[in-house]
Amino acid sequence: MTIKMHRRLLLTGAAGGLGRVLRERLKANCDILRLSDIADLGAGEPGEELAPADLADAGAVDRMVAGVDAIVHLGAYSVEGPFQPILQANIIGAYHLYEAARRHGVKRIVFASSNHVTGFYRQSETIDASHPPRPDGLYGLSKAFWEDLSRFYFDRYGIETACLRIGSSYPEPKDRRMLATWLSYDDLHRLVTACLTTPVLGHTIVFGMSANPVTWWDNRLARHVGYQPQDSSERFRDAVVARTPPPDPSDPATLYQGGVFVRTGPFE
Ligand code: 15L
Repeated sequence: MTIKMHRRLLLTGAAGGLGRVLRERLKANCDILRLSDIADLGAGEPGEELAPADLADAGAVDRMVAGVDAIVHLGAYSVEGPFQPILQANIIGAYHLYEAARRHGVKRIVFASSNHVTGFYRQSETIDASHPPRPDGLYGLSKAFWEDLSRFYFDRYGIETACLRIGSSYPEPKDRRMLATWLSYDDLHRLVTACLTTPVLGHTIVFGMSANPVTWWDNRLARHVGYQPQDSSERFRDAVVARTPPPDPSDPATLYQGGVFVRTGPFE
């Protein structure tokens, strides 16, 4: 059962892969789900309102945020790529979002960070939220900036943020790496709901993973959130191993947690 805590909840990036997943599920968390994206959102359904916005446009972001109780922020350039679009959506866009939240008194944000903030740790290491960032590219770097930005807005203005370092959220793990990084859609919703409803969130970094038996991440510093994953990648293991080649130990993508992101680019 989902606890309906919010009158008006904003979901950004609502036209994207995970946005579409949460668009359906988050209606249970609020009276009105406000949806935003730069891409087409289709027609609004009952219980929804549409607020399209380019994150690089401060005025549009301000209008998108006005009047909401909390924000689930997925809107971003979401893979490794050239610097300019990452700068506009993920860095300038992050600043616009937090400034709008400050002006409009929004006190809680759940933000889709990424495992690529720490992608240059080795797959043989286990890390928790106290380990320093080791971004594996411009995308991971922009999410690390975002995590710092949100910490500043918590320390200075008391805006609580959960930074979800999402692993790989798909219907099922696509490769051997994702046996460690997989986050089911239902667990994604459980995680977002826990972050929206926990009485005291503060500024928290949570690794977004299901209860996978092999993992590189330890969520002990986020226990107060109360996230309890109920799915596991294990039931996919045999099929994934059967259809994918054995790992090549000389490939950086099999050495480091970030996988292929560690050898993507440069773009100039
Ligand atoms: C991410 O941050 C990406 O948005 C997603 O497309 C996946 O590639 C995921 O990380 C991953 O690491 O599997």
